[in-house]
Amino acid sequence: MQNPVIDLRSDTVTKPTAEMRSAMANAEVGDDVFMDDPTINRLQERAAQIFKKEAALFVPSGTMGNQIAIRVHTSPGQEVITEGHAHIFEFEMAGMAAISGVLARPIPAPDGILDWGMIRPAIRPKIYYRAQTGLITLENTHNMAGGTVYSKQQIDEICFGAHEAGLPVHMDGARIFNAATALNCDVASLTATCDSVMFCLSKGLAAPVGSMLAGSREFIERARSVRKMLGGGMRQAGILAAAGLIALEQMPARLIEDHKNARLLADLLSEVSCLDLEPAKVCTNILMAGISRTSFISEEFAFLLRQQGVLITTVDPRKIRLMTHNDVNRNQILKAADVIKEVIGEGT
Ligand code: TLP
Repeated sequence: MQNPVIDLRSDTVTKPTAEMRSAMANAEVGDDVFMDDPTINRLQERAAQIFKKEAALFVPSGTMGNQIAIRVHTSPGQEVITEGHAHIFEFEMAGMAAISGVLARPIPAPDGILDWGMIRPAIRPKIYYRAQTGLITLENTHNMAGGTVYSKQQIDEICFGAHEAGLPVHMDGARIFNAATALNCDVASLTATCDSVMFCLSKGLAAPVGSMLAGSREFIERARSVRKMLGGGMRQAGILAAAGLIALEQMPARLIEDHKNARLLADLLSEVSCLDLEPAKVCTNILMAGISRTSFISEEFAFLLRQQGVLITTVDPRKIRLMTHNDVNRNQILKAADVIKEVIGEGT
């Protein structure tokens, strides 16, 4: 029997496809700390090729990938510029302080999208008694802003300014393939001017585990040491990389379906008069809705939906997040919209 639950909490909940499971069962493996795992080596080469960077590294999670990048790019006592609701700032356990000894310099931006005009004044002057800015991080798509997208032009402008100021730029591209899909461009050109990119295999691309870091050969060599320091040196992890290769080669092409489903859900929910959401802003697979004009707080709303078999995430007491992915189809989206309307009391 099919699982009746419609899980819109995150694209992280996607399960590996049948093809991934079979590739995992048959993966050629070796000890990756000795750099001997042929499947991991292949995944890293393919990621570097696809992103047109010199090298890439398989890491256990997106969080570890971001934190490794911060550690490699910065020195203790420096500041890292992030957007005010960036994952790196809000959801990584103050990792940059604990692991790299650096301070976040969050800058709130409309729709999560920074521009050079916002970043430039936040760069510390080069005076010996001021903390120095060490890194700029961008997030594409921006999760907490509802999957908003930086264009290539916006990224290039920031990277150009940063490089002029002698600063590297790290891209938290957990969902960079969603961004490229929305822009109808390739990930390599979108991230060409970034010094490092992290992207996740385990979100919309549906691999069970794993993310990648890509950058210069020197950056990746240093990243490999930091990964080991953090306990992320894995052994016969080719089993995971086998699924990752399928995620990388085959899954980006279907992300458009998730985007269509998210927009469909947004259109259907925009019929609910007391929900606050803007369908036109839903351009990838993330949908944020304000519920302050309903009689619920988010936790209570999520609980009632769960009882009807629809799972969502709460962002704050008045905001919820719904995400589409490979394991929810159009019919389930139609059903989820009906359930939400019914729970709000505006259903048919
Ligand atoms: N995002 C998760 C939660 O942690 C919020 C989700 O459900 O969306 N960067 C971005 C932009 C992310 O959204 C996430 C995970 C990460 C990094 C971290 O990836 P993992 O979960 O692999 O450590």
